[in-house]
Amino acid sequence: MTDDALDSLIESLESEAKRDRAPEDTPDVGIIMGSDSDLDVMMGTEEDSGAYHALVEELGFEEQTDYDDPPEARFTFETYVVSAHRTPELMYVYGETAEDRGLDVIIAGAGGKSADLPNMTASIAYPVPVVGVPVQEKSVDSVIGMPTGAPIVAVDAGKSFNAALSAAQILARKHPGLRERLVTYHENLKAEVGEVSRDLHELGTPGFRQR
Ligand code: RP5
Repeated sequence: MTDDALDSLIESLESEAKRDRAPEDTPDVGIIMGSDSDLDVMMGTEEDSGAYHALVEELGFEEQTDYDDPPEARFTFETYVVSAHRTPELMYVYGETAEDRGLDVIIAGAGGKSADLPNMTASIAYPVPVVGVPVQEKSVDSVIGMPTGAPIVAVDAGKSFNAALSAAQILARKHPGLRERLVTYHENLKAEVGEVSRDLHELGTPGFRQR
């Protein structure tokens, strides 16, 4: 990231914080990750579902890429790379402007043994809740190890899909339509297990394996 790009990102966040936009026009969920190498874990791939699949495919969110041109969907998210150690200024401004920019919840993921982006963002953005995603197993202690009085919500290593569901659960307390989407998602999971169980029983083990 050049200094120009970094400065313009910081300026854009600061100027958005001063705007008076309607809640429908601002992102509801902010997703930040320590590096673009975290993208597959954070947003998912064709093989492994991540936050993108949960938000877009299961819950009907759209990704907002232009603050002046919000997507049609009522619920939106934004995505950024924010490095705690290489761009601490950006991390600080991101957390500090989160509430004024209309974010209701942040999902923050980082890998490595010093995965400080989620926990530092939780402290800076407080009281906006932060759902932390340890991108690797070795990042778990760093993400969840917060002192008393400095809260973070966190999911297991790599579970950005669950982080997105948790973020939507927070939003859904105020939005019945989103609550319905979450309930429908869960009902579908239940039905799938029921169908698999029935098929296993009725086909028997060899038949089930061949189906
Ligand atoms: C990568 O460095 C990790 O996946 C982590 O998210 C990223 C950012 O670390 P810092 O730049 O904050 O040290 O190894």
